[in-house]
Amino acid sequence: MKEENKGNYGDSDIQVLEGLEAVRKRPGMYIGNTNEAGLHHLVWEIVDNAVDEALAGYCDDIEVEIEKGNVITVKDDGRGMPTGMNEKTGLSTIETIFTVLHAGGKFGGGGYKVSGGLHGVGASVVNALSDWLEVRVYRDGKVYYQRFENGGHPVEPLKVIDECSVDRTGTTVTFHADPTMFETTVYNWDTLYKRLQEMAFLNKGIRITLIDHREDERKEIFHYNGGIIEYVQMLNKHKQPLFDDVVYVEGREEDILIEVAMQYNDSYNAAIYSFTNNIHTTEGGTHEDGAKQALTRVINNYAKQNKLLKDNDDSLTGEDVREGIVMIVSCKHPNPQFEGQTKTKLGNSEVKKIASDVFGNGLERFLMENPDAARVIVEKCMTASRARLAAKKARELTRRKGDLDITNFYGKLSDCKSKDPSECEIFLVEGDSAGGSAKKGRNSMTQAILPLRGKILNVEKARLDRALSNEEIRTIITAFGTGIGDEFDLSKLRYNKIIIMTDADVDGSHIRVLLLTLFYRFFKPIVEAGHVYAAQPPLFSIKHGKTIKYVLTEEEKNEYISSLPSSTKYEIGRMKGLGEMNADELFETTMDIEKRTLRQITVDDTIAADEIFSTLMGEEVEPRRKFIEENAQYADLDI
Ligand code: 1YM
Repeated sequence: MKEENKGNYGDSDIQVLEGLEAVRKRPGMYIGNTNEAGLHHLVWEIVDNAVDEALAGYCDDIEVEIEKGNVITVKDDGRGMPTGMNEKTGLSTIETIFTVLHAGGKFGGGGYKVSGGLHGVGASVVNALSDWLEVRVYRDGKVYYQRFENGGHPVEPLKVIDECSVDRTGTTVTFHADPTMFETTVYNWDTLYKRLQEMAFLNKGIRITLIDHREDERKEIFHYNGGIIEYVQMLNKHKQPLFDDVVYVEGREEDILIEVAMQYNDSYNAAIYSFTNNIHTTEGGTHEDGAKQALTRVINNYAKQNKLLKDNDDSLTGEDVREGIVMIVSCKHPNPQFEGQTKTKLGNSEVKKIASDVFGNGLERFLMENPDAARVIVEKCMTASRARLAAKKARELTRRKGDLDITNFYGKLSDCKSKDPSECEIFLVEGDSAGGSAKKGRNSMTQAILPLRGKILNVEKARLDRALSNEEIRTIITAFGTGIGDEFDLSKLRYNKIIIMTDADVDGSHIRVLLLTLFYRFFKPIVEAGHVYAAQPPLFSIKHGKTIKYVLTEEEKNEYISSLPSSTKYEIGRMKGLGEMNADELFETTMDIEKRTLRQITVDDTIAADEIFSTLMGEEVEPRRKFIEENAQYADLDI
């Protein structure tokens, strides 16, 4: 898509800089927010430009480096940004790209911008929010260079600083996020890892390298010639696939590209992830709907034609055919319309039929050509269908037995006094001892405490009927108030925030993973609507004078200490586990609305949790041993 020229920017620098000033005044409008997520957005914007160059067919190598001091460098081996002048702005094209809002994609020709985060605003926004940025372009045997400072002000015009071989082409952008614009300027390895790996899966053949030079050198190369086929294989790595091949279908209609990869495993859950122009559409949309519709239609037709399903049997439902499925749906669209609460739902109505036709035809062919796999799939779906009916009966029985065991329930939950869900929060606390302190320390008006004693059932390998027989799970369901399964109703949620409070050790992360898996499997809309959080008990306290500062990571500790005047005497304390803190300490460090840090759990976290969970709870012993060994030394697993 070529953006329309909204251009009312003239050729004066002043007007140009006014554009960037607008970004600095309301950064949220351009990058969502100014917390850690917003910070990482800067990287995505620059990487997106490099990925676009790769999708246009000119680049196959992208490198992202985190330098000491949290400086980011992104390199590609594409054509290099155009180095000529731009008529409209009277500036070089490069300076225009970095100083004029919405300039990306307006110059040069051909192809539409496929990547681009939700905001798709590009390099100028990154420049506006950086205290310095440098661009180097290798093109026509020359190295072009320009530096900007203090939110996008060019130090001098674009100039040639060196020569290079004519074969060497590409663009390198280096920047440092402006600390006055962000709550934090510390990048998170796992966040970069997850997103860059996802980008590499979604764009087969592109090689993306991530390097961290900050403390321990770390390097990871993401390069998947199989694209989303390899994504499905990774998601199934610790599971038992029902057949070896991954079903893969690709098709293009009216400039809209649809790719689907899928495989079944022996679990009971559906893992369906959809993307449009490399953006994770967590709320789904027409591409996902079309693919799901085709799945149900084609499997039912196949089962009936091959007499696996008799004429008087009920049809298999969508839920039946999705049990145990792992599926990636990727759509590349020249003009996507994003809808929904978080603008992550694809709305274009024409896509549904295209996705349904493309995937339906491909799946039909696969089933015909692979009768053994086809039989295994249909049998799995029929078992799911029988189990669905059994679960329905079990649920009816539970309900009749009385509202999920009310007497026992009130012994456990210390509810808050307020009945207004918008101000209420519930802490799910690991262990009785921390639970006791939390009860004493809390603000009883708005904060409810539910201590978790027993282990949460591993719902990975349990259907709804078995999950409902687990004491802890029933207590959680009753507390939330939403019901479950067919009766689930988000509007009945009794708390605006559900906060998981566990220790920052392997046990704690294990419980956190179990809870996340439970929520993801049975309360997905609660996660999608952003109600789930992880409390972040601090790791260190830094005491100087009468001030105590609590921080979450080693990095933050070092940053804080270096921000103190060098004459200041300070004392560093390592924080104890939740259970050893007294009520006041626990409240002050972890629960107090004014002082605490919460981490919102997103659906992406649950994808990661799913994998970690399979590693921890799956049948293979070796990866579990390795995981615990590797992570026992880290205080926080950060899932
Ligand atoms: C590290 C970030 O931005 N690479 C990059 C950007 C561009 C091009 C090549 C490019 C595009 C085109 C023609 C075209 C951009 N060009 C523009 C604009 N890497 C990174 N590599 N020639 C080169 O789209 O026709 C914006 S981005 F506007 F000049 F075309």
